[in-house]
Amino acid sequence: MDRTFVMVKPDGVQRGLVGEIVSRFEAKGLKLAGAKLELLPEERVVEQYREHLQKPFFPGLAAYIMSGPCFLTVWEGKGAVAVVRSMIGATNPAEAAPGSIRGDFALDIGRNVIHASDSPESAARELGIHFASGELADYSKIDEPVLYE
Ligand code: IDP
Ligand code: MG
Repeated sequence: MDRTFVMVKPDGVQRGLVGEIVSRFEAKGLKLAGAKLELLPEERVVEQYREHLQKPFFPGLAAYIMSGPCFLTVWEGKGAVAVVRSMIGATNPAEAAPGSIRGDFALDIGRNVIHASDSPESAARELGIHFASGELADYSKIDEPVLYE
């Protein structure tokens, strides 16, 4: 099964959106494989966003991500990476479709509530930055026989 890394950013945690966001992924049928609330150290923020290091918004992005605890999760399921990307919506919440998380809960590109890996390669990389293998749970869920063909 595919795995993806999803993080509720500090604005989402502060606004009490963790439960709503987790509920959406659970209702979709994805399986929670790991979760923790954590204030990220700078090294992991730099690793996470290394493709954006030279961008003008990077210092503001890093300060935002370290402004409070993030809720880090790992979700498993068929096509999980692409499914979750479509559920979070476009990077700029003003352009994110209604019904998506950013479309429903955010207004500003600099405060867009949630991160999710954009490819299976990024998912593997980001998982490795934030979770030790012992922090991920490998288990069967009772709805699997009715969720999948
Ligand atoms: P993504 O989160 O949808 O994958 P990326 O382009 O990878 O979007 O950007 C990573 C994060 O950097 C965004 O989610 C957002 O928090 C921040 N970001 C991207 N572009 C801007 C910008 O123009 N201004 C402020 N923050 C930005
Ligand atoms: Mg990205």
